[in-house]
Amino acid sequence: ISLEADLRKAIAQEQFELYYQPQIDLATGAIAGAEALLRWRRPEFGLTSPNVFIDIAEETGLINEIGAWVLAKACRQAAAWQSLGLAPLRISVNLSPLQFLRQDIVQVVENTLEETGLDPGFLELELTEGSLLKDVERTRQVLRSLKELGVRVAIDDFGVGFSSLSYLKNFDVDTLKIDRSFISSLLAGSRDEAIVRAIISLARSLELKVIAEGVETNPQLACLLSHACNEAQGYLFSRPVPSGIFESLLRDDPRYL
Ligand code: G
Ligand code: G
Ligand code: NA
Ligand code: MN
Repeated sequence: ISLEADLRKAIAQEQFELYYQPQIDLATGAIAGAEALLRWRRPEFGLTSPNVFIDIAEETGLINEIGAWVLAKACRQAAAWQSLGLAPLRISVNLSPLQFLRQDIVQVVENTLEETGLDPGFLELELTEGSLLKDVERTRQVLRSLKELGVRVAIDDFGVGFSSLSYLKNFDVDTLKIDRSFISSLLAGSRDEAIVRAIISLARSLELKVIAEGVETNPQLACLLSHACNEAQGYLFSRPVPSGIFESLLRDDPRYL
């Protein structure tokens, strides 16, 4: 179909871009990291979200090429910002299940770090349930190898999966990203507050970093602060922005609290 043909063209003609969304350290209010988010500047359609094309990219296997491009671009950007003397920043990259389950994923990550010169400790890979469900032994092995490289791993959309707690039992990860469905109606005294508090407490017990995603309002932020959530990300602080705008943000070094 034409979306597939257009996607192939997009790769050849480099129509992809990365936007960046800050992740805020709730102890200091400073920017601690950035999530790289893929965008497709599709001729005649304009800026297109991955929601529109990720499924097709997965089905056709094009996600491998696109994902490799995203990883390299994000690492190179983070290394470039560091060499400009801007505050060192963790860069988070979403990996699709297909990409994560490739035989050569560890090699791809290692090569990319080498080529881009990014210190592995500044790279965080975001995995969803689709990656973790498949083959527990294989996944444990890949996570172990990534840890040996010094790369960080986050579980994205935490809490909405079918076996969220068993991921924590089986897999040694660094970060939990609380799914934004728990944040959107987060208010003191709500059921969501009880759940979010429990996730934060669980993360603390396991010595994991916890990031709340989709934070849009000050009451949500206040609630997260009251439970000592480590970091937050969402429209309240900034939408995902192009690299140039993100760079100005880094130069300004704002305090969001
Ligand atoms: O940025 P936005 O809300 O439009 O992203 C929509 C979805 O696409 C989210 O689920 C996000 O995780 C996913 N996504 C964004 N960038 C990437 C990427 O580089 N690779 C993969 N596999 N998914 C991405
Ligand atoms: O699946 P993942 O968690 O990677 O999805 C990230 C997506 O969430 C991005 O596409 C980003 O545009 C979107 N996003 C980021 N902040 C907010 C927010 O505050 N509210 C909503 N509704 N979406 C957000
Ligand atoms: Na993500
Ligand atoms: Mn998410």
